[in-house]
Amino acid sequence: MDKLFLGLDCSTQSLTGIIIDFNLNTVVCRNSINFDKELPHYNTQNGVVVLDNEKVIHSYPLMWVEALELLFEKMKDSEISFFEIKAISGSGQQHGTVYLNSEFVRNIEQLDVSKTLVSQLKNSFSRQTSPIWMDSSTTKQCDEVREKLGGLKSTIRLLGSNTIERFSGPQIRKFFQLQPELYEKTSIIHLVSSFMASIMLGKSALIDHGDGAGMNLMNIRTKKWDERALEATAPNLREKLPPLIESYGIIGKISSYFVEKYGFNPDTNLIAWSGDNPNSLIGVGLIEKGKVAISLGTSDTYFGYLQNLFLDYRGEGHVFGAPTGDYMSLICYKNGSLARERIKDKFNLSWEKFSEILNKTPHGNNGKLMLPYFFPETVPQVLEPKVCRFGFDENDIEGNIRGIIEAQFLSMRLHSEWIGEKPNEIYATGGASANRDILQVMANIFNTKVRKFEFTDSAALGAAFRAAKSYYDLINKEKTWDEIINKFIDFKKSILIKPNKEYIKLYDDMLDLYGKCESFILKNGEDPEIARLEFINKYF
Ligand code: ADP
Ligand code: XUL
Repeated sequence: MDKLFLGLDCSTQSLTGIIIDFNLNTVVCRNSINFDKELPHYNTQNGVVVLDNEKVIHSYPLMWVEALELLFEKMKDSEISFFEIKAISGSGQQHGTVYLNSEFVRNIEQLDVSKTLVSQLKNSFSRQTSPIWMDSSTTKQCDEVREKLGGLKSTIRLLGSNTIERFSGPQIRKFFQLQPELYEKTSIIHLVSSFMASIMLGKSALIDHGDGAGMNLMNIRTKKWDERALEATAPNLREKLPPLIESYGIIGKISSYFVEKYGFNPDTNLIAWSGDNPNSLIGVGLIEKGKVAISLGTSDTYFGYLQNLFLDYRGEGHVFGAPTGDYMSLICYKNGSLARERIKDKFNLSWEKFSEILNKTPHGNNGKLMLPYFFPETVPQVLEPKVCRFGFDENDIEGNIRGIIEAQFLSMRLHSEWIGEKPNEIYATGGASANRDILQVMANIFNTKVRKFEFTDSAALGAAFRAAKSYYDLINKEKTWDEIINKFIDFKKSILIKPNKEYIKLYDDMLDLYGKCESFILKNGEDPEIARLEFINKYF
């Protein structure tokens, strides 16, 4: 009894559910719905749709709802009884915004079990699609809001991040500017996380401090909506935003729809949902300084726990609320898995073949370097996609494969320097962390051990941990984060990938060279060709 907790993760490409068991100390049920494959009628590619032009990237909130129904249909066939689940929390891809009309709350309050969720919710939207984190079309709005807030430094001081394409506030401003009458008709604006939480709750849910911080609307110190940012973004915005809550806050009991339809216990508690990165922070067990995680999902992210607020005044890094109530630091690359896939697909390879070629190409790639901006990038900021190759061309298979992987981790090492501390261990998670050969390059470039745990669904797992923590606190059987994490994250079952000391100097030099290539292309820096030839002479 008191032992089952459900974590859900509505990510870019899929919706995943996992149930953890506190007696067995393990995951007892896992299921996932891949949007492209299992809901093909939405016609998404990698979970998204490109509208107007390649900078405008949206998804369908109704697709996420349909995925939820499909997921529960699948999960209820397992041997686990939903009735035993004590608490549920969730995770959503960060920054995406969902625009709801006045019907929404009435609809979720009065759900009829004889009908599907989709049929009952389809008239709830004032905008059928949701701009998501991959959208890069809000530069004008970012500039306007930043200026109104007094420029880069004061914006970062206030919000924990620069105003940035990806973030919610600029998306909202763009909607208000382009479709003011639809903005007017919008009663509530949710994040992906709080939208999905609302469906399960049967009323409009609150936004947590983890995901709220990724909106360019929350004051990072007071953790309240910031009046100046609201005003700079769009009129009457405060009325349209749900209130904020601590990530561990209980938001209510599960809606009767899920009780009647799937057999959940009416007493099941719902804990605030959060963003996928804050959930992953807990899902890989990061509750102290010294270690960082790298998630290789659709986006690649580099993140760590922060006990105190620490800001990146250059504007590339972000600070979000952590599930513990403290903070986390994060940098995010838009060119993550989909950029790797571009190379894999260009040469028609499987991941196994990709790895084979990666391994037989020398460390340092014979001095070939790539700047891998297949899509607009935020770190560093590159609004127009461009892939720059130094010393090779797009048809060089070895050069491209090692080129992209080395570029991604060199860039991460370079741009995470603001966090100050060199990590003594990196926890790897996300879809591409299944690839040991990619993780070996990561270990070598950072000259740091990389650990991969048994469960790679760290966002869903983190959500389940958060559900458990808040539930046990509620019933006065408090458990520390350590107790929870140690039950499920088994170091004995993890894989430790050690850096190869032979390449320390090579990658230190290559980092320097990569920085030169980057500033040559982006900041009119010196031509790196002489430095590149010196690098080749030294190592090949
Ligand atoms: P998200 O949570 O953002 O929806 P995931 O964390 O599930 O995404 O990661 C999905 C990505 O994982 C895919 O786009 C795919 O490129 C990548 N991936 C899966 N398996 C491998 C592998 N063996 N090697 C490299 N990348 C992989
Ligand atoms: C983080 C970010 C992405 C999304 C999707 O800032 O934009 O990592 O959360 O995973």
